[in-house]
Amino acid sequence: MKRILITGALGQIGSELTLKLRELYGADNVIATDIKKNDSETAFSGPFEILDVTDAKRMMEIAKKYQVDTIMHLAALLSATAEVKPVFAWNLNMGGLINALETAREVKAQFFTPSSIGAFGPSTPKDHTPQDTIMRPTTMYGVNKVAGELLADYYYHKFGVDTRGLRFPGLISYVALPGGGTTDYAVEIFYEAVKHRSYTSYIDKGTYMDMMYMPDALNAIVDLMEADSSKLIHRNSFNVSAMSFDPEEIAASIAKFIPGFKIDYQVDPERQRIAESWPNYIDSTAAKEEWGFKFDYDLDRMTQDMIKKLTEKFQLKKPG
Ligand code: AKB
Repeated sequence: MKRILITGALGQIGSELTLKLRELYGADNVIATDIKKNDSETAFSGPFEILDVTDAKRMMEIAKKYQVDTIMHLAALLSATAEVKPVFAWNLNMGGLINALETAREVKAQFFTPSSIGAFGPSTPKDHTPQDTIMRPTTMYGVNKVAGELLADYYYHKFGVDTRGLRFPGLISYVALPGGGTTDYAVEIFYEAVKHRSYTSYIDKGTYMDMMYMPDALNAIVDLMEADSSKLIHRNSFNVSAMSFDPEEIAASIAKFIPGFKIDYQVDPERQRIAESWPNYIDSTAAKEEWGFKFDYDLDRMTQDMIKKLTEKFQLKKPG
């Protein structure tokens, strides 16, 4: 990775990944793109171009203009929004992906795109979900992720594009908010905890999903992309998870640092249905064995850091 093009750079992952890659590879070597510009550090700390990922011609022009050797394709609609607009989701998620893969093929770039625990479905084994298993998702997002994994593998086998991917769990961060996901409750809960010491969850107690703190997710992307290609048996995509909890467990962890924190429930049937169709916890053994996946944050360590960072961000009084 020497010159990297990122799509969806102002989204939840992109906002932080762009900054990390600029630190590692030099600000001028990381070209951030998104459909709109905002006033964030990500948009102004290095090259930025407006790009709608369904515009194949413009994507190719930008890749050639900056002579990129790596494409990180992040632009996508998440699970809950994709259920509201399924045709739009198909066009954006699959149209954007094939454009990005074609661009990588033409300019001979290495390629990364995230998959998700959403690629699994109700017939997938729920516990210790294996790397290679039944994948019959019942959401448009999941259908896009499975098709995307297969398409990225196809570009590797057919055209020799060095495609790699991760099946991300819910990602938790204090920098940019996620939008339209099913796991978003696990981010919102921290914002409400520091501001109001209570949270009404749209996901029911007893519903377990995999999660990961953003610093671990960013390290995983860099480690996978830097991994020796000859060691990779899998490519698209690797199971990766750092923890699994239900709303009661994350609330209990928050209450250790914000005494008196309370959770109650107003379950959203649609996002609950999606959550119940996903695994309880996935097995990351293949990622550990093939490229050394590791993580630093468990639930309590993440909770402590999230509360500290959000308290600073909103200039609130320290809890306790
Ligand atoms: C979502 O909830 O849609 C995402 C994901 C797990 O892919 N956070």
